[in-house]
Amino acid sequence: MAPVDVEAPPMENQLRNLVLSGHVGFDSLPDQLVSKSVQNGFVFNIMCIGETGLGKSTLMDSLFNTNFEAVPSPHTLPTVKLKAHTYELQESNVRLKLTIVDTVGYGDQINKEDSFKAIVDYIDAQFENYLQEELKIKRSLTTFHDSRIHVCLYFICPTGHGLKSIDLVCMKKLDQKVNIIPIIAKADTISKTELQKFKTKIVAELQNNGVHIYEFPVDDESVAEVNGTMNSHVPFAVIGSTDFVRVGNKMVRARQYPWGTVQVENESHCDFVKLREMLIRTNMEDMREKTHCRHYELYRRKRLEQMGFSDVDADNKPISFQQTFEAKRSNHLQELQQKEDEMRQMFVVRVKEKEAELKEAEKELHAKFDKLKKDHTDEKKKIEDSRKKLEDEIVEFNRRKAQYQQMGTSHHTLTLGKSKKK
Ligand SMILES: Nc1nc2c(ncn2[C@@H]2O[C@H](COP(=O)(O)OP(=O)(O)O)[C@@H](O)[C@H]2O)c(=O)[nH]1
Ligand SMILES: [Mg+2]
Repeated sequence: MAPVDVEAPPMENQLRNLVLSGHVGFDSLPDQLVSKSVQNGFVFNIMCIGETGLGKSTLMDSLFNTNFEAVPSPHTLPTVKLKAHTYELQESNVRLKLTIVDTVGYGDQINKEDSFKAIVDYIDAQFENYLQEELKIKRSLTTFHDSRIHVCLYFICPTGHGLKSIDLVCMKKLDQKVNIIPIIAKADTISKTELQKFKTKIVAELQNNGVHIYEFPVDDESVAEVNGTMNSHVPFAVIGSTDFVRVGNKMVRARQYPWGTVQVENESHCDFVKLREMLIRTNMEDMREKTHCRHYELYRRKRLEQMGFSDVDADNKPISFQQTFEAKRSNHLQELQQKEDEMRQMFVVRVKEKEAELKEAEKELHAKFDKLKKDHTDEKKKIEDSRKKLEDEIVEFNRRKAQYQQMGTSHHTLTLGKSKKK
């Protein structure tokens, strides 16, 4: 390795522009990138938030021109549940792994205070999964199924009055975590003049409450103009349908009413085409990028800080990941050592206590034994005494018995002698 010149001027002063004298080939780099991306395929994850029956499933079918699911969700769930379904789609040679996350039961409970919680938890859990994969020694990020939510379509109920508090609270909780695109659902139920007022009101309410919604980027020249115009049409008023009607010689998605037909893809009927254009055709990559570089980055930073990692130390000096890790490790080891010492001391104290207890018990036992022994000796002595007394009495009795017997014999002889005399 060449020695580093400490006195060298800053990098930008060393840069020189050179003109190549022939074709080298690195102008194919963008093509290489495209070919690689096409080969790997793309991942896009959409979350639909909105009350049951607002037409979320129908709109997804209309957006991707397919039929995702047939079972409508019930209104009776006790809590909000998130259901994710992943589909492999292909258009020409581009493969898209699309995940649609539905918020089943959203807004169906009497107490709607915690409706957003399940959603926030779900979004965080996807970030956490990605972070854990990133932190692994053996990472496999290319095959890892990235389930981070790239866009959240927030379905606004077409009341014509403005946002409900559940809408504001939920969007506020999510605006630092995900790209939010608010849309007015079932826009065929609102008249043309009402719709404009409704849109203005929603935008004002979002602004007044400091809710940051996703803005289509205007820094890329090729899409700046269209994105700029589209930003002024948000929230898009959309219509979805699974039915088709014949218009001219074409079958188009539409909803038929007794008084007429509303066509989903007719720009004078609703903003569906604008939404599809912005969401799928123009800004899908930007949303993927913002998710990774802004929302995930924020999550990652917060989590690493929570774990005690930082780029600077207490004196605001740069500190490396390894230094922090080693400091944490030695801290941890110290804590462990301290805990071990404490436990050892406690053990010694407990052993001593137990020993004293045992000694006390032994003493008591000894005392009891001595007393028993003494009692036993006393008893034995008593019995011995009474035995002796009894023996003496037996001897006395035998002596007397012998005496009486003797006396008896001599008396008998005497009586015999007397009768002989008669
Ligand atoms: N008027 C009107 N009805 C719609 C629209 N989109 C869906 N619906 C109807 O609303 C009902 C509920 O739709 P669904 O997609 O199951 O709602 P989800 O519970 O939000 O998924 C169905 O009867 C749909 O036909 C729409 O744009 N306008
Ligand atoms: Mg549904």
